[in-house]
Amino acid sequence: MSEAVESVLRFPRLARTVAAARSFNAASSPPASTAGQAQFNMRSAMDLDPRLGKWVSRQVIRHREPAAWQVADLKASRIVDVNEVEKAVATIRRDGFYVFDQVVDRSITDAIRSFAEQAPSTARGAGTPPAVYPRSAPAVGRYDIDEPVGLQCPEIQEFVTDPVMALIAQRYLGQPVLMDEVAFWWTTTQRAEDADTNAQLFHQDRDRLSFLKFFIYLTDVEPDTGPHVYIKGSHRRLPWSLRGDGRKSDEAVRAAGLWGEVTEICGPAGSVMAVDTIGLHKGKTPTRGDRLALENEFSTSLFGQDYERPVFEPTELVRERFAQMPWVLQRYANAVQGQQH
Ligand SMILES: O=C(O)CCC(=O)C(=O)O
Repeated sequence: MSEAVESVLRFPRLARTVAAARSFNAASSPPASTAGQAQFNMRSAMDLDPRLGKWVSRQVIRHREPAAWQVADLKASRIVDVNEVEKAVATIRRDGFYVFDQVVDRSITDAIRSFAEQAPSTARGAGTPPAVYPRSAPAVGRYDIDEPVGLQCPEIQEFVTDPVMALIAQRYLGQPVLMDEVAFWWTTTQRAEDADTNAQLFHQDRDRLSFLKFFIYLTDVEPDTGPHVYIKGSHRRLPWSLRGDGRKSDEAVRAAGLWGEVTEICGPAGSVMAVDTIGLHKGKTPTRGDRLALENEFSTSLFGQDYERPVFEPTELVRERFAQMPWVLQRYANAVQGQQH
């Protein structure tokens, strides 16, 4: 199909996205999934402008019940300092990301890394069953640990249910949010040619309409050990040449005159960052050593990509947080309330 026809089609796709998201959110409880065509329409409509998903979300997602805004005890967070909330929100608005001043205590990062060293992980693109990450001799560039597996670690449960992150996402997006996704993965020096598969080429995340991610490094990250890379300001403005869905080469970013905005985020284990990944970002392929990262996402709706309701044994802390912010942690309702999956 010609580029001109594709461009015109984005408008009816936008209209269909508004209608589909409205009907998804009108349901008494979130539908189990979003039709594939509706997911495609949303991704395609997002070519129009990086701010489009947030606009659609504000038009169609209305939660009038105050309970949707409730967050658990903010002072109990060992991950994010509540005093950084305002600065974080202002900086994400301006740049698209914020690196927190507070670095998480080593006892927490050591526990999560030790867990990841013995947990089953999936070698991306290899087609092999999950197995313990072969840290001394990795075979592929990325090893993913599934959410239900990660949730066996109490410190991971603590990270992904953090109330200060929920508050920052609410303030930034201007709407109630729920925690909709967890990712946990090693990146290695191997198979740099799989950069596309391993999210190591610039791209936008378009899985939901309006969302914010939080990352924590569990290994020290330097320029050669795989920093997260973000194009400052690209959450708000993108030249037409970079607006299409899919991966973008460094050359395309240079040609668009944006290389000066490319920021590599380095930091010791325990560094936490909030990133609006509707902006262009990627992981840099490590050339020395590996990187372990954990990430969670807060979004205004489960409309979009398929989501999980993982089965796991919640800690006392997660049970308390669920009681205080059931809307934010609604994906964990079955696990906490002990219902059948
Ligand atoms: O590894 C990173 O820093 C980025 C990962 C990413 O963009 C993704 O998984 O979509």
